[in-house]
Amino acid sequence: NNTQTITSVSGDKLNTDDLFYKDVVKGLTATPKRLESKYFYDANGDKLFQDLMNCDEYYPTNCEMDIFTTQTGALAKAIMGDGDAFDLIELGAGDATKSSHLLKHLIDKKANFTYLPIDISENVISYLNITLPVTLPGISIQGLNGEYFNMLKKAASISDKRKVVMFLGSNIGNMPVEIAEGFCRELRSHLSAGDMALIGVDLKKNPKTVLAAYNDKGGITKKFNLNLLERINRELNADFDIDQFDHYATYDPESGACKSYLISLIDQHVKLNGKENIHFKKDEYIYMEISQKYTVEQVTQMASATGFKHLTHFFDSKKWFIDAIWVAA
Ligand code: AVJ
Repeated sequence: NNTQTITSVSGDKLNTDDLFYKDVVKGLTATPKRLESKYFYDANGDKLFQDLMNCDEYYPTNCEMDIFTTQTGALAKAIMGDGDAFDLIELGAGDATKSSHLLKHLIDKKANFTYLPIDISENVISYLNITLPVTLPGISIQGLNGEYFNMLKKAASISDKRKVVMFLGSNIGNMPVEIAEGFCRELRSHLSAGDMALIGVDLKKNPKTVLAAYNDKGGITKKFNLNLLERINRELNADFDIDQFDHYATYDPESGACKSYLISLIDQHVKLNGKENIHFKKDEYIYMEISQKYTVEQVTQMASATGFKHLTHFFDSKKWFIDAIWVAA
């Protein structure tokens, strides 16, 4: 065990046993280099993602918002079942803007439920725990800060009520298809028959529309990607020169994979923790993120392949996005 503690730029102690540190070193010493997009969301990343959601080209949030604001009653009815008490769990809750519409409707209908938002961002959870009781009086909320499945286990240990797990915003798209299938199978393993999943999936559409959303003219997506290098500089005591990296996005309409890369503009070395010395060749890439797009048929197949039964789904008015409701078989 070669754990060491050194003082990072921010003055915090850097623990080299830290999962973030380990994942970054593993990713940057691999061939090809990669980073995990789940680490985009520090306080700055949360803010940049907000900016992204407000930019013209990024459509998925608006589409899902359309579903949650115009079909709220039908969504609520589908998840309320017989009207029994249930836990409404949200994986990667973010600011819960979309789910708030559903939550408000459920409270108005006097549904007997507890809202359990789960998020990797400590910021997000403390924000929700403080603000939702004010904006949604009468809500029963218990925010859980941590990795999805650890927190799902925790949720199951707190209560044995029927569970409805929301995974919105096409977050599932940030996994390649096979990994997403494994994820759904694991999700199913944490549920009991009759529990539900409400999953938001971005659909295949005009390739230009998809690509523009991940290659916006204002360069917010670029900043969003570069922010992870800044985070690594700050938290892991590294010296990335972010001006020497460019963003490259690509969409393959055949596979539905939209991928983001950061490209090294020069031959350069980056030091991590005063120890790891990482070499970048000119034009070498770091694979940053996948945002997988699906067909409706693929979504339904995904349900049956992973131990769920497709119940119903909701489209936005453009049919660019679906929220699918699955029942654990
Ligand atoms: C929040 C994960 C759904 O993949 O569309 C936005 C993240 N990345 N622009 C997505 C993201 C680049 C977003 N998700």
